[in-house]
Amino acid sequence: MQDRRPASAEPAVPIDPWDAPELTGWRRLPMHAVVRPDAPRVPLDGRWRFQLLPTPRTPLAGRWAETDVPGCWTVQDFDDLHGVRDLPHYTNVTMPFPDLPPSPPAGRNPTGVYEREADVPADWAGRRVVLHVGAAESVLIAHVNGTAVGVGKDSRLASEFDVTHALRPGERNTVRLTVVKWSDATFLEDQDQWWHGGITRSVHLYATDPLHLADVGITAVPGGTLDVAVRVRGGEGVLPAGWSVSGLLCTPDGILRLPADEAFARANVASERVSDFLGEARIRAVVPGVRPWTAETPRLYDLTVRLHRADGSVADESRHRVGFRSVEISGADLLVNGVRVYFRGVNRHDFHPLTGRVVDAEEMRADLCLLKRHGFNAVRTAHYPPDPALLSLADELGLYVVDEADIETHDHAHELADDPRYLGAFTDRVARMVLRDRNHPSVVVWSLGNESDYGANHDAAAGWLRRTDPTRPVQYEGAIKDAWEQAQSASDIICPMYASIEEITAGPHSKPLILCEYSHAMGNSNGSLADYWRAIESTPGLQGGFVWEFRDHGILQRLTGERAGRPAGPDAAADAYADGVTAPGYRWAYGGDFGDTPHDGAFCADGLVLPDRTPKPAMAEHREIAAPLRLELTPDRREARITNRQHFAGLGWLSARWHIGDSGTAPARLPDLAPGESAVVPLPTSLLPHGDSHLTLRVTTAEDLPWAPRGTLVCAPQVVLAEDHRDLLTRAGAVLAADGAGAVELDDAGLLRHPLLTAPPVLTLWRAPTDNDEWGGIADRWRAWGLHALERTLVSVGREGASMVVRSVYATDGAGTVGHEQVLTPLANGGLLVDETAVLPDALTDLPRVGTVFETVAGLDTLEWFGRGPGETYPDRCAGATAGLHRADVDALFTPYLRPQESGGRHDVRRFTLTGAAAAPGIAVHLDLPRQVSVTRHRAADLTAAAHHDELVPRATCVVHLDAAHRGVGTASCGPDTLPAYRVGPGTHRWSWTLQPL
Ligand code: IPT
Repeated sequence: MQDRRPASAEPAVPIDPWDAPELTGWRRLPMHAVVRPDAPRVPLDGRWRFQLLPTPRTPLAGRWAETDVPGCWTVQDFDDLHGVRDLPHYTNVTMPFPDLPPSPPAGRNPTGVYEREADVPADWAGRRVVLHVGAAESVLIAHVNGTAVGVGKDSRLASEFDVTHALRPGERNTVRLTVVKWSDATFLEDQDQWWHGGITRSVHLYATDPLHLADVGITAVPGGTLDVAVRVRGGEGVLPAGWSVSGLLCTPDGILRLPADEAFARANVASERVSDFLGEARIRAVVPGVRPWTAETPRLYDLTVRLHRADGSVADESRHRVGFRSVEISGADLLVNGVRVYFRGVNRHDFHPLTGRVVDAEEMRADLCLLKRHGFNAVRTAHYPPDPALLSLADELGLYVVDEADIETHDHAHELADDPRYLGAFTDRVARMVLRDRNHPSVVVWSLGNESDYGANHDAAAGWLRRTDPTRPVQYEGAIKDAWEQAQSASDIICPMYASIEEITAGPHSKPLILCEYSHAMGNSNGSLADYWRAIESTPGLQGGFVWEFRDHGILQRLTGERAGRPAGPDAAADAYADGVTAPGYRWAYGGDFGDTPHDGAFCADGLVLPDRTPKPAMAEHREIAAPLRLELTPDRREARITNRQHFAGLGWLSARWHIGDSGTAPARLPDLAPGESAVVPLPTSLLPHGDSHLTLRVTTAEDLPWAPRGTLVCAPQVVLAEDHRDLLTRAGAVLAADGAGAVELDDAGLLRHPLLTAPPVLTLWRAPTDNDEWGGIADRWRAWGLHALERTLVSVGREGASMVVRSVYATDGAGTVGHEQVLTPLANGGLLVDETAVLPDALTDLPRVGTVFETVAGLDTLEWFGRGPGETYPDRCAGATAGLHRADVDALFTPYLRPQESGGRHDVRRFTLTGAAAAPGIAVHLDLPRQVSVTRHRAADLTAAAHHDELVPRATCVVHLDAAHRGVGTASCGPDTLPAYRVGPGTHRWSWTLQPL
C-alpha cells in the first residue's frame, strides 16, 4: 500500500512524544485480535546494535554496543558507552522522580536506541508489511530505513506499524527502535514493581495481502451459539468482486464449514470510495453438542477464520481456540455458565528474577501449572495486560482471568483520573486491551486498572468498554473504594482490597463481592486465609478473591566479582540459585539494593512463591482450603461423608488413599458425585486399630493432566477419630525419679546445665519480626518494651522435694516486670520434667510469643515430630498441614523469606526428637499440649539483625523454641492485623515439657 499523504508545506510540529499526554500513538495500527501463526514472518529477536543515552536528545556515539531483544537494559550486560548506568529501581506508590505530571524529567531520561538489519524476502513486494513490537517501555519511536514509521505508548501492549512504504523487499533494511524510559505515560504506569527499561516482548515483521483481516471478534456461549464478527481492511478502496469470508470449526464430530451469512454488509461502495476499504462480515452458527468451557473443564474448539479471494484461494487467515461459556451478573451473584463460582484467585505480574519483565511461554506455563496444583482457579493480571501467551495458557489449562488495563496513577491518582489531557490515554489503554484479548474464554472480567482514584476518565473508558463488549462484567476498585454500594458506572463487582472479614461479611451486598487483593503474602504471612474462606463460603454475595500476589519480585544480584552489585542478568547460570536459596556470591535483591532511591525496601517481596518459584508454605495452605472435596465424619463417627465442592466437574479425575499413623494405608474409593453432592463412605476398618487416630484421605490426580502429572497431591483432608487425653508423663513414657537429689544441675545464675544443651532453657517473649510485624507497626511496640533484650534477674533457687524451683524476673522498658518460674524435676529415665509459669503485666497487651528457647549440641540434624506438617505452620496458617508424624532435615525446616524473619515454625506439636549421626546422642521432647515449636539454625537475634540471607551464618547447634503461645502471622504489612483470637496477651501462661536424652 502506498503512503498517500501529501508532503507537507508546513514546518514540522515540534512534538516530543514523551511529553505529550494527548498523544497515545502516531500511525499505530488499530489493536486487533487476528492471530496469524502461519503468516510469512521475519523474526527480529536476538542481537541488536544498542546505545543507552542519558536523554532522548543526546546525540548518538559513532560506536555501538550490542544487546538482546527482548530484554530489559536494566538487567542486561552491555557496553555502557554513555555511562548511563540505569539499574532496576523499586518503588511502590512514590514516583521514581520528583517531576510532576505530565512532564518526565528533562535532565535524565534513559533512552535506548536499538538498531539492526532485516532481510526482507523479495516476494514480499506488493504485500502489506507490518512491524510488530511486543512491548516497549514507555515510549517507542520506530524508524525503517531512516523513515519514521510510528510512535507507540503503553508499555504492556504491542505496537504495530504499517511499514510497507518504508521497506525495500529483497534488500537489507535497517530497523531502528528508540525507547524512551520516562514519559507522560510513566505517570499512568506507577505500579508497585521494579522500574525497568527496554523492549520486553518479541519483535518481528510480517506480511499480509494488502486486503487483509483487520479484526475478528468471537462470541461463543454454552448451547453452541457462535457469532464471529470479521473486519476486513485495505486494498484499493472498494471490495473486489467475489471475495468472501468463512470459518472452519473443529469439533469431535468433524470439521464444520461455516460461511459468512451477510458478506460485507457494511462494505463501502465505489461511489463512497475512501482511502482504504473497511468491511465487516459475520459468521453465525449454532454448533450442535458443544461442551462448555469452564476453569474446571477447559474445552476448546479450534476455529480458523479465512478471507477468500474471488477464486476461493485464501488471502488471509486467523486462528483461534474457542471456548463456549457465558458470564453474567444476577443480583449479587456472578455466574459462569449460569453457575455461581468461587474465585480462588491470585494477582500475577509478568516477572522473572533474571530478566526483569521478560517472560517466555514456558515460564508462564510453569506459573499457571503451579497455581492449578495449589487449587487456584483465577488470575488477576496485576496491573496490566499480560504477555498474550498467558491468556492462551489460561484458556488451555483452565483459569478465570480478570484482565486489567495498564493504568495505575498511584502517586498522582486524584489529579489524573479527571485530567482531560489523559482522557485519551485512559480509554486507549482499556480499548487496546479489550481489542487484543476479547476472544479468550478465560477472560471473564475486565478491570479498568488499579489505584488511580476514580474520575471521569474511568467512566469514559467503561462506557467504551460496555458498548464494545457487553458480554463481560467490568470492575474497578477505585470506583467502589469509598462506598461499596454507591451507584456508578465503572464497577459491576464490589472488588475491595484488603478488606477484613468483618467488613466483607457486613452485607447484604447489592453486587457480587470478590476481593481484588487480599491476604498479602509478604514474608511469613497469609494468616487467617482459612478464616476468610469460612466467611466466603457461608455468606451470600461473597465469591472469593485474589491473593496479593503470586511471586516475590527478588532480582538475583551478584555480590562478588567484576559485576558486584549488579543484577546477575539473563545469562546467569542456573546453579546461581535453587529451591529458594541463592548460591554463595549471590542474593535476592529488593528495593535499595541497587543503590536505588527513593525505594520501598522488601515490599516487592510479597508473593506466595520465592523469586525462583519455590512455593512458600502458604501455597500448601491454599491448596487445602481449595480442596475439590470435603471429608467429614458422620455424627456417629462410624462413617465418613465426602462432598464434591467443585462447580462443574465430577470426582473422576481424582484418586485417593486412606492414611493413618506413619505406615497404615488402604485404597479409598471416591463416590461418583455431581458438584455439590455428597455421599457416605465406610471408614477403612482395617486401619482403625492403628495407634494414631488422625485419619487422612490423600487425594491425588488419577491421570496425567496438562498441569500436573498423575499422582500429584490435590488435597489431604483429615478427620480425628479420637483425642489423646493421656497426661504428659504417661505420653512421654516417663516417671518421676524417686529421689532426684543432685540430678538437676544449675549454674550460679540458676540456669540448667545439661550435657546436650549448649544454651539453657530460658524464657523468651521475642520473635524476629515478620514483615507483617514490621509494616503493621507492632514490632516497634515490642522494641519499645525491650522484648528483644530482656534482662533476667535471678530471684531465688530452691528445692521442693526432688524439684529445683528457679524464680526470676525480667524488666521491660516501661511495661512492668515479667515473673518467671521454672520447676525442674528429674525423671527416672535420666530425663527432666520442666514446668514453667510466666506472669506478664497487663501493659504487655500484645506479644509475639511466650515460651522457652534453648540450644542443643552440634550434630543433631534430623527432626522427627508429631504435629502439623510437613510444611511450616503458625496458629492462623495451619489448615494446609496434616497432624501426624513428620520427619525433616533441620536445615530444610526454615523458609528463606527474602528478608530474614521468624520462620520454620510447626504448629500443634506434641513431641519431637532431634537426632544426628548414629554415634551422637539425641534428645526427645514431649509437650503438655499441642504447642508451636521451631527448630532452626538461627537465633531470633541473628534473624532480627540480618537484612538478607547472605548475612546469616547458620549455627551448628539447633535453636529450639517451645512456645506456650505464639502470635499468628496475620497480614498486617498490607491489610488486617492478626485476628484477636490468634494474639498473645498478658496474664499467666503455664506450660510443661520433658527433655530426655536418647
Ligand atoms: C495495593 C496495590 O494494588 C498492589 O499493587 C500492591 O502495592 C499492594 O497494595 C501491596 O503490596 S495498594 C495498597 C495501598 C493497598
